[in-house]
Amino acid sequence: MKLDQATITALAERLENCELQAQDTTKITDEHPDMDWDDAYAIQNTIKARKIARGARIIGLKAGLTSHAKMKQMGVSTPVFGFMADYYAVPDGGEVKVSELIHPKVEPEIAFVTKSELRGPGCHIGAVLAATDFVMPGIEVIDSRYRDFKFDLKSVVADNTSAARFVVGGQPADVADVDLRTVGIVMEKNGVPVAFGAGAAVLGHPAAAIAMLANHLAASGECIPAGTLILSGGITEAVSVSAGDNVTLRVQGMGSTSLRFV
Ligand code: 0L1
Ligand code: MG
Repeated sequence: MKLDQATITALAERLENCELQAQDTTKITDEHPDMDWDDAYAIQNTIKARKIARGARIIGLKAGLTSHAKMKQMGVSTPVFGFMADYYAVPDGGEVKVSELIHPKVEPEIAFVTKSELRGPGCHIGAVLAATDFVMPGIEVIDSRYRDFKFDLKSVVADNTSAARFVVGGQPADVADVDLRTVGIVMEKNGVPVAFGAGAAVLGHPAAAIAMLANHLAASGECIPAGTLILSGGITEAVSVSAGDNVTLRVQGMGSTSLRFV
């Protein structure tokens, strides 16, 4: 690690305050160009600890930047991992207040819920499918705390991978009943299709993102517990939204889920 504990604590406070006050900031690597991956995840973990200390529950995990479309959109080449706090969850068909966010975008994703523990290293697609209770449509609302979404990967990891809100819903499916590589998705904004894709856009198979997450957690002795909700990453580029927009994600064989921006 390159940063001392006081700097990690101060950067976590700054980024979390930006999230809670819907204010943007410049990317933290501008001031700390030498920070490493351990520093970045330590800042993210400090943000998580601050939320837990205030009484929030951590209700899920996420993989981000798992599709070539997203990587190309953001000019990066590696997936990243983050967490979801309880207040990020929006009921199916529910409202997201844009006044609480900076510059929200939506991503169409496949959400997994596990029924048994997943532990790396060596976690693979087969282990993920065996440990999956069901999959369902999920829309992630991302909201980078960095001005104009200008960041690099370490800054993004520190900022909990831009996690802000999410909705899951539709018809949960057994992984035995769906080919997650060929499953088709359409995301609509105000009734107009704005993003199309298939599951294979996520690392060839969305379960690969979950395996990568398990292998990532293993490096710090952690695992994905049974009963964990995980967003596997945007299948397409993220789409900007503003107040008044209605967003619906339809996934082949899994129904739809939606939210409204007010
Ligand atoms: O979930 C994601 O793919 C977002 C990762 C962070 C990068 C961004 O803000 O677009
Ligand atoms: Mg995402």
